[in-house]
Amino acid sequence: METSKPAKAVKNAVKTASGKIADALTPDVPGAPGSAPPSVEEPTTPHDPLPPKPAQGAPQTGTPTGAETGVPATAKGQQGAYLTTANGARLRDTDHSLKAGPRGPVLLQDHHLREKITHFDHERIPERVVHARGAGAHGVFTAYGTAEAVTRAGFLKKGRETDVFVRFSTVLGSRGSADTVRDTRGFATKFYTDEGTFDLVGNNMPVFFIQDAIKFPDIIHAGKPHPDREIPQAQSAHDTFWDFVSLHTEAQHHTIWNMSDRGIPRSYRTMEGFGVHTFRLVNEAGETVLAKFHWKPKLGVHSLTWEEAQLLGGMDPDFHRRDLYDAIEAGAYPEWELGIQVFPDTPEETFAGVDLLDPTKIVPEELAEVQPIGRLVLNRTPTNFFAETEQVAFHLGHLPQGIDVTNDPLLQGRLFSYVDTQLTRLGGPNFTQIPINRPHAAVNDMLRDGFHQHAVHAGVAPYRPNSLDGGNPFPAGDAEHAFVDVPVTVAQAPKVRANPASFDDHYSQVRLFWSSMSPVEKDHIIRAYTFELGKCYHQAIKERQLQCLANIDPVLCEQVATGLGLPAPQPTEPLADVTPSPALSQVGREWPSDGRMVGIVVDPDGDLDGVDEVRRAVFAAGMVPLLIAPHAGVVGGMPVQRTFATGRSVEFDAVLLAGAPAPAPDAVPARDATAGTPATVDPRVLLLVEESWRHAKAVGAWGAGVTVLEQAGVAGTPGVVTAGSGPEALAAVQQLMAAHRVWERFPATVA
Ligand code: HDE
Repeated sequence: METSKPAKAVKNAVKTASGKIADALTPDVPGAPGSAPPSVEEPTTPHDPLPPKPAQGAPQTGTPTGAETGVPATAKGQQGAYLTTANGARLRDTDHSLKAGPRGPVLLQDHHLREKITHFDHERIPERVVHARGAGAHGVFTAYGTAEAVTRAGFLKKGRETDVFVRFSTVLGSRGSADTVRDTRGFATKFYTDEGTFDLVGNNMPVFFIQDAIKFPDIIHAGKPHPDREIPQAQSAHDTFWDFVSLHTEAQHHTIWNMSDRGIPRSYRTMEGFGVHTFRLVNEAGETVLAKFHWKPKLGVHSLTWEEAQLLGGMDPDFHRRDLYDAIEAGAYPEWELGIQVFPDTPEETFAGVDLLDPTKIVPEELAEVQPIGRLVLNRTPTNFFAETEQVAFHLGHLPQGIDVTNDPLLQGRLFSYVDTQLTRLGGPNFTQIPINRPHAAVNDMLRDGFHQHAVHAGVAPYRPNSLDGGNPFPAGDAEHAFVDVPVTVAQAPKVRANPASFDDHYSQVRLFWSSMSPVEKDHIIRAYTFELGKCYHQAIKERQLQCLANIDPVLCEQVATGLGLPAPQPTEPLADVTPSPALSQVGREWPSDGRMVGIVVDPDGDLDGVDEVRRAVFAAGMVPLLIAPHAGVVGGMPVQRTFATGRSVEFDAVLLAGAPAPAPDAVPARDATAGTPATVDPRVLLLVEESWRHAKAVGAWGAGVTVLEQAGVAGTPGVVTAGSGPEALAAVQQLMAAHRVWERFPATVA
């Protein structure tokens, strides 16, 4: 896998943009399908399949048992210039079935017809029972070497590069649900290490709803649509979810994370990731530590506003996957640092009073620093969604030497579930032989036969001990990097169905999270609870959840109760005295703007030289410019990516106004009439500016564009800049984008 070179890719984009734009209709921003522009006429001269797009990657072409084949990874799809059957016989016609005369019945002997339809009938496999909706990308992980003292894992040794495949997902929705719903996001990473595959199957939140795997079917049944009407889709704003979490109060910590802005990420690129459980690391000397894994995004944690999330659900249900793929195609490769919090491996398995086996608890970063151990760069999109993203199978038990599990009861249950689920989903026990799942390490496993066996195993003795295959395979030791089962002492205890007493604290860390939020984030949390509970039908469930909120914080409880028109109850548990953790807030820091989307509103009769200049400046700043014009096609020799009819503010991180375009012929006059403003600017441009303003995005204008600000009533307000030229406006806007939003525009109702 090629290492990322964002700067080079951006430079290439600039070169394309600043060239003479020979073919202005050839897209120079990401997203266009196919690797070559199509002709208007149907092509008729036979030729081999077109190559994939340059940004596409594919699984390594190893054999099912890990040997390299030398075949290029991108050359494994269809071959040759001619249409064939699945067995390679060339076909003359795929438009007509074989019939007894043009008006006669279809003949059973038509193999091509039966093969084509039968295969189609079986194209679908069961979607994942959770995390069904997702998007994946290829990349590379480079180790800093900083973890060498605590783990013997080879892929964490200094400078080692390891191929990875990452799949991001929502939890509750079906495969076709919208990306921007309020939910937890999965963040699952497959490291193809030469000591065996390591799957870090995490989420974008550091805690989980439940402490014991036996409750997983319960929380998921509660969160999924109601079984009678199968609504609502992909959301927690309904009675069964709140019924469960208000009764099973260990869920309250994860629930507040979902109600916070973390539940509606701006992009996969702007999510943190967490392994959630505590793992045990073992080094060359056999010494152990306990550790938690963290992913830190280069672009910082950034979220949508609730209104943006809802608009996007309709405007662009694929917003997150499009953003991921477009960023990679634009050369703005998404990046994260992997870090670990390290704790001494004591018999109590606690740190600073926190039970490390309880997956509903965090260890605040201020108490145990997250130490960076490597860098992940996603630099290739999949070539085929089904083959890669749909068939990838993660499993917590895929561990290389140096990383081992702990007794976290949630983790232990997961060790069972992830193989079990693939047996149905991927149709048998040989799913590790599917290209995306094949290890890059040599495999000699004595597992034989089964559905869809791709390996042609030689030898006669898949058992040990044997002499017939010369004793092969042999057990490995330390020198051969064998996996280490850490010999942890298990305390003598009765066999029980019970949790440790330390698992009983369900509120103190929820209060810690709430207290760590800035006023605007608290405001969003209040609104989220009020919305979700407001969607419930049953009063009893709302009252019960309000009781939980009273045990978290009286202000939170009162505000939500007011919105629900209910009295706020008194706490039934003493409120914990907590020290806020500033690391939990996503407000107050500054971040790079690489790969962010800048919408440029163009008036075809306006300053087009200025547009060309600012467009190049956006590319040069490592961001992606999208031209928004009254009509599609080309304006001033530049390709138009969005029209006033197809564009919407929610797609852009910032908006630049290069002119004040008059209403286009397809503008709806009714909106103008009700707006009460003279119709000198297209109403959809005004809507774009109003929405950008309401969502606290930076807006910049120069020249005639300034009048749009005036007509939209936002001129001179925070985060709205005017400048003498496009590049100057861009520079001011880019500075504002560093804080992600113009936070002053959200006056918070709580302290
Ligand atoms: Fe999962 N989870 N999970 N989960 N999970 C699955 O495996 C399960 C849990 C997570 O992109 C399933 O292959 C149980 C925690 C991600 O393919 C299934 C329990 C965390 C993904 C399953 C948990 C996760 C899954 C469904 C409670 C964060 C998507 C399809 C003990 C640390 C992976 C599949 C992908 C997927 C079971 C709890 C994350 C059914 C029983 C905690 C990111 O096996």
